[in-house]
Amino acid sequence: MNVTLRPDFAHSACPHDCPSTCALDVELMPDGRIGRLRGSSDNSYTAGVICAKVGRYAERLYHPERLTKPLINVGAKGEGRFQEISWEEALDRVADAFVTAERQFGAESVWPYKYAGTMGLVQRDSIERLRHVKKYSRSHDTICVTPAWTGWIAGTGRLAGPDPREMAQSDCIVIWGTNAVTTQVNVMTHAIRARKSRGAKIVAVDVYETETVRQADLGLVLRPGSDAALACAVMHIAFRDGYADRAYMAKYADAPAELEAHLKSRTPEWAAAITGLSVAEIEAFGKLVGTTPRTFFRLGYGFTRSRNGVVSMHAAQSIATVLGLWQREGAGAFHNNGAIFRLNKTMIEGGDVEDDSVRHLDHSRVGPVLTGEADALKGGPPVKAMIIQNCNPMTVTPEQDKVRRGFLRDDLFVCVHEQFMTDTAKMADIVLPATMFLEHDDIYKAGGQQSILFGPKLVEPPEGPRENIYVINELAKRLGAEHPGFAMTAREHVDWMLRHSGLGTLAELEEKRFFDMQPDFETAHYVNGFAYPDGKFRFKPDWANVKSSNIGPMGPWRDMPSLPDYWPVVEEADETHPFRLVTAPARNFLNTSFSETATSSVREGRPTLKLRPDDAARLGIADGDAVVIGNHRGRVELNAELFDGLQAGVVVAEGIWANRAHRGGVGINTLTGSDEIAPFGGAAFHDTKVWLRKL
Ligand SMILES: Nc1nc2c(c(=O)[nH]1)N[C@H]1C(S)=C(S)[C@@H](COP(=O)(O)OP(=O)(O)OC[C@H]3O[C@@H](n4cnc5c(=O)[nH]c(N)nc54)[C@H](O)[C@@H]3O)O[C@H]1N2
Ligand SMILES: Nc1nc2c(c(=O)[nH]1)N[C@H]1C(S)=C(S)[C@@H](COP(=O)(O)OP(=O)(O)OC[C@H]3O[C@@H](n4cnc5c(=O)[nH]c(N)nc54)[C@H](O)[C@@H]3O)O[C@H]1N2
Ligand code: SF4
Ligand SMILES: [Mo]
Repeated sequence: MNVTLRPDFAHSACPHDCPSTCALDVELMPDGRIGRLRGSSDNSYTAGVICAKVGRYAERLYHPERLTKPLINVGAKGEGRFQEISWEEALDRVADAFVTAERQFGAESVWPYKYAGTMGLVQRDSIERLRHVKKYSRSHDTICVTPAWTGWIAGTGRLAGPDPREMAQSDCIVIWGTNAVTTQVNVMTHAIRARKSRGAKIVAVDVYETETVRQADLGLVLRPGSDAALACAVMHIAFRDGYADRAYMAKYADAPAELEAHLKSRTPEWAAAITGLSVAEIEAFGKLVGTTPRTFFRLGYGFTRSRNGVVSMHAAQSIATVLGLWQREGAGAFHNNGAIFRLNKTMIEGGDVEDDSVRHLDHSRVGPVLTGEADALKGGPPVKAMIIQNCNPMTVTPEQDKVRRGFLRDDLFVCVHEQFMTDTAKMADIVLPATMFLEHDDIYKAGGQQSILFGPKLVEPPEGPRENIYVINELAKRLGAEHPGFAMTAREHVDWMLRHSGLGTLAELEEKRFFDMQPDFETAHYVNGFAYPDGKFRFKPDWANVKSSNIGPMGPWRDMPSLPDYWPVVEEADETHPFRLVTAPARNFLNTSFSETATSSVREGRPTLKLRPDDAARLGIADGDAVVIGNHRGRVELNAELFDGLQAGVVVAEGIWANRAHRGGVGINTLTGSDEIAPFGGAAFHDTKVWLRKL
């Protein structure tokens, strides 16, 4: 008789920075290794589907280039010459550097820096506990969500909306400013269900013909940063043609009459000139959403990464209020569910000891901070020591020339806790190897859906890598930092958080695998009013006081339009910079994660620049040619890819490649600006003017 050893299955959650936060089934092989990862079918949002790059996670987990030893830099800064040292010695050295910086320049000269390499709340946010207990510089984390969330909360007052699974009950799904096929594949699952079962129409609004646009029934490819003009024209059509729900607005909105008067001049012709769309396209879109009561706007992040992005988000969301869509199942607008979870993170983050007098440094402005620009330092001391977890700022942050010069400073001590030798790790004085999600315990809360999920430790890490909370708790010991959270394991933190959030215990979560936190229909659809004291949606937000930030307004916020409007503050093309550059995500990478795995990088090929054949012909550029793009911030080399699905004068570079992947060794964010998006900051990654020529 043949005995075949069959794999076992265990459950987890995807830790990556993606709105889908998939529930995972992990194949455990008889030899103790993992096999394929699959989407769980018992989580009704994941619905059995995950992206391909996470499906092949074994490749990342067992990667031969994974960091497994603590390292000390023995060469010049950034030279990449490292030697192995013990964990004890590495941690002692980090603690020494922090103590020295604090003694000479004060606690604010230490800047712990993190983002969302893992979205696990314990492993991602324990660094906050160390920060707050030690009164190190605080971080204003603007790199990703700030403009989108601000624009959303401006209207509704709350970061939540209809159940995203209701897309399957819609007759028209508008996927706006997100390349869902690439960045959050589960949106497509539910949209396509609606198409199959109800004949729903799918609309996609983007600045180039993405795979999502190709799969849509109506694809609107507009000029970068022009979305608010499209939104205003759609609302103009709604008022003009009788689609506007005046009774709904009378009850649920702050200034419908003012909005109507203001939109009189925001005609399809006006919007066509700004967006580059035809009047016919705008009219067709306005009619489709105006005559389809179950229209669901699924609003993404991409269209908010422009200097006017907050205004664009608010304008697009306002359409749902003008049409009264919120009242119906399968209709309304959705961006993110952040407000529904109510998790008490005090123990993880040390929120009880956070000191409001400590300065905030802007995460996106790491370049100006490290090069010592006085306004970026908020009048405080220079940054002299950093620990970086879950983030790769040497590639992902804007204005890279400054970022590079900053990290090259000999008087700056940097410890990077990483899984791979990233561009940032290469700049470190000390590199510490980190575990991956299947090797440690953590809890995950979704953004684009409604679950809280547990991801247990399923396999042993190789000898060497340790989890983030280990590093934080060990540093706390050496630094004399006291807080009960430093004596707790990841599992104890999860249990404490659930109990203190009124959500049960870790044992209950483990047994159920995830909690479905979806509020009831009335709450989710704002039937009892929007989250302002008067219950009304704001067409006229008080921009300086939107409840999305605990930091005062910045950037050109005083000039923000009071009603939805096109706000012309984007980095317009000009005679010397005739092109507008968009730096969109790559399907097989997740920011820079997965750029280290061969299957992902081979699928992506090399850094390319999509441009129109007519633009290319004018510059004598053929498909595949080496090209250089640049502006006052620097220059970057890529290869041309002739592509029709763009407006004239727009170019797209997909993916944040490692710097070395570019000829010349500098990456795409050399060209993006680190000036703040009004009113609360953020990086305008898709809003850059460039010149372009053949190399
Ligand atoms: N495969 C993959 N998945 C990812 C990521 C990744 O890098 N790769 N990143 C993850 C992260 S951190 C996040 S925050 C999410 C973000 O996911 P999304 O919400 O999808 O946001 P973006 O990735 O910024 O951009 C999405 C789309 O916006 C388009 N866009 C750019 N400017 C404009 C504009 O002015 N108007 C309109 N209408 N569209 C515009 C871009 O062309 C792009 O196709 O995705 C996550 N998922
Ligand atoms: N040009 C351009 N730039 C962009 C964007 C864009 O659209 N265009 N998007 C921006 C956005 S939305 C975001 S969110 C940022 C994201 O930028 P980052 O947060 O820097 O994202 P990643 O590049 O994926 O880097 C995360 C790192 O964390 C590490 N990591 C993962 N898990 C763990 C762990 O458990 N412990 C430790 N210690 N490390 C871990 C990974 O190996 C990886 O190197 O990039 C931004 N930059
Ligand atoms: S779609 Fe997003 S959440 Fe789901 S497995 Fe892929 S990266 Fe993870
Ligand atoms: Mo992000």
